[in-house]
Parts: sequence; structure tokens; C-alpha cells
Amino acid sequence: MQATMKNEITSAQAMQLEDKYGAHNYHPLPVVLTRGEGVYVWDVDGKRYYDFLSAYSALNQGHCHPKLIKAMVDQAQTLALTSRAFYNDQLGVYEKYITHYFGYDKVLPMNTGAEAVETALKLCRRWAYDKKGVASNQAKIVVCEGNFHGRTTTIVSFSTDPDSNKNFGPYTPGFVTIPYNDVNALEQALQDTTVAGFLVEPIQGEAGVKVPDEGYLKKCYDLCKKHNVLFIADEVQTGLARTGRMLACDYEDVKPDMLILGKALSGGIYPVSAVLTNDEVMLCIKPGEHGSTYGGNPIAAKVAIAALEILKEEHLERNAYHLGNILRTELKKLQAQTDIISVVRGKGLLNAIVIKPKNNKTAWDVCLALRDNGLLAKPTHGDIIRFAPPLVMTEDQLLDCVDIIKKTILAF
Ligand code: IF1
Repeated sequence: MQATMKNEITSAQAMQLEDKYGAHNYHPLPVVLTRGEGVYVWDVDGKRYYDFLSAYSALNQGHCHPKLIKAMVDQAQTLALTSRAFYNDQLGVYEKYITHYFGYDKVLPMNTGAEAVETALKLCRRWAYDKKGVASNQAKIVVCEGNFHGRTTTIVSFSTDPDSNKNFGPYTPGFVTIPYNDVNALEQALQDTTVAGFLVEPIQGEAGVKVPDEGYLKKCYDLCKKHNVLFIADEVQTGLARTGRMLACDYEDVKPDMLILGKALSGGIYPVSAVLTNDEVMLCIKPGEHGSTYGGNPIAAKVAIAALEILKEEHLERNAYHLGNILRTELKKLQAQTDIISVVRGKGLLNAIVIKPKNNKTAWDVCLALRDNGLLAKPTHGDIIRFAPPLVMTEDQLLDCVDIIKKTILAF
């Protein structure tokens, strides 16, 4: 469908405005978007693209899903924000829905993924002192090399990526870093009885879609149980059907002690995040000890229910699983036909290819060429391109995208 363009600004003007008046904390691909619908976005010149990034897995339900828009608009026209100083008629309904959906006693609603991670860290530490009996201010949390959990100063304190944490010190203490995908390293770290939690991404997204060995999560979970340590899964990016299961932990039948959700919890419409856990942990935080102005607001509550309903109504878990297998099969065939793809990896529709530079052409150049051919993706860590389209994509659309990727790669 030809997009109706209200062409009030050119690409060049939009980029110049951001450059002049906006912080330079990003280096976006040079394309200026003005409309989104499902798996498609349009730039200000009316050109249509497939979105193969999905705002880093926030758009699992696709751009501007009508059910999400309706939920947001209806609630926004009724009651948008009360703060938690008062009750409202939406939050409790949402809390019941999401806790039954994932099987936990309670939820603590926040806004961004980083806020939910910070909330989980505070809950873990509080549980350590109130329930595990760790001496005051001595609680440690084990994290993995290559982690990405957000950009607050405490979270970047335990990042191993200099781009995330150099010159942001002094760093928050109390974190122990171990190699990812290394069960023995976790066993060693858990000998320290002041360890209260293990925070892990079931698949490391930012690190470049690093998929751990089969059984890694289950072995880590069992070690945590053995040592009375909380297994905390950050499923902000891997959760909500993205990897072909409702949660990536479901592949190993692991039920995290604390589950962190964000991004697609609102389907790209509105920042909504959450921490789910059981009473033994959740009730360690008492009234007035944690919160957020917008956390659990009526719009967030309505939008999150709609976002979770869509995942089931549209069978997005099964679709992601099926299309992910097709995509990786086709990318592996392409890998055999070219010398610039060194790795293909992923689960469901969270995938990545690693580009071997050729004639000093890099992953960035590949993404520019993909853009010219009508598909938007972005490199991470220089040589890795993430392929993560909305989960509402059809098989025909996916095969169309595979053709674009093949044509682009074989032209290098
Ligand atoms: C940006 C990365 C991805 C996350 C996990 C928590 C958060 C994220 C596993 C924090 C956020 C976003 C941040 C966004 C780009 C994107 C990203 F490249 F930055 F690292 F996905 F890989 N846990 N990831 O992936 O959630 O506070 O952002 O809502 O531009 O920084 P947030």
C-alpha cells in the first residue's frame, strides 16, 4: 500500500537537526523513518523497508499493532496516570493477568528494562540480608562477561564492555564476573556464601546473539538451588516469544527465581517493564522502599495486557520458531556461497551473522547496502549483524527478506 507521505522534512534536514541539537550518544544508520506498520517502515521519501531489527526486540508484535494502539488511546482518553499514591482500576487487573501468565506470586511494575534490572538487583540484595542472612552490605551478585543489562551507573559497573563503562566510575561494588557459558566458573563463584544471585541473559543479545551450550541454563539453575542463590533471568530481549518459546528459559524448562521483562511487554508502544518473583523475595521490599512515578500506570497496564494477549492470539512463539529455522537454514546456504559470512547463529527470530571484512568492506557497509535494497539492520561490535524481524512476519515476507540478504551479500 503506497504510504501517504506528509513530507514536512527531508532526510538531510532531520539528520542535521539531530546532529546539531541532540546528544551524540548514537550513530544511527542514515535512514529517516516516518511511518511503521507491521513488518514495514517507510522513510520520508516514501521508500518502504523491512524492519529486521524490531527496535532490538521491542516490536515483536510489529509496528503500530492496532490492538495496542486501541488499548493505549482508550486508556489515555480516560485515565493516564495516578501515581502509586492512589489505587486505580487497571493495575491490579494487569498484575493478576501477568502473574498468572508466567506463574509467579507477584510483579513489581517499572518502565524501562534497566529499571527492572535495577529493581531485581535491589530485591536480590534485600533478600540476601533479610532471608539468606548475608552480613549487611556484603551481598554479591554474579554476572557474566559480555553482559548487557542496561546503561545505569550500577549496571555499567559490572559491564565488561569499555564502551559501556569507561570513564563512568567510581563503580558500584558487589559484583563478581565470570565467563559466559561456563558452568564450572559459576560453581567456583558460588563457593562464596555471600553470593545472593546470578544474573544472566539466556542468550547474550548485545554481545552478538551468543547462544550458550544446550543445558547451560539448567546446570546454572541447579547450582543456584544447591547454594541458595537466586537465579535471575534477564529476558528483556530474549523473552516474549522472540526465541521461539515464550521465554528462552523454557527451552530448558528452567523457571527463574526472578524474571525480568521489558521491550515487547508493550510491543513498542510505551515503556513497560516488570520483575516477577514469589512472595519470599518480593515481600522483602516494604511500602516506601522502592518505586517509580510511571511504574504500573493505567496506560502501561492496559497496553501490557494487550501485548501479552497478542503473543498467544497470533501464535507468535510458534511463528518465531518456524521462521527462525527457515532463516538460519537459508543463511547457512548463503554462507557456503560467500566468503564474508563467518558465523550464523541464533534461536527463533533472534539471529546474527558475523561478517569477515573484505576489500575493507565491513558489516556497516553491508547494512548500508541492505538499506538500499529495502531491509534495515544494524551492526553491533563492528562485525556482527543482528537479524531480528517482528514475529508477525509471514513466511512469504521472510523469504522476500532472504532474497534481499542473498542479493546484497553476493554483491560483495
Ligand atoms: C540502546 C543494546 C540490545 C537488554 C537486556 C536490559 C536492557 C536491554 C538484555 C535495558 C536493552 C537495548 C538498549 C538499546 C539497544 C538495545 C540493545 F544494543 F543496547 F544492547 F538489545 F542488545 N536487558 N537493550 O538488551 O533495557 O533500559 O533499554 O529498556 O540503544 O541502549 P532498556
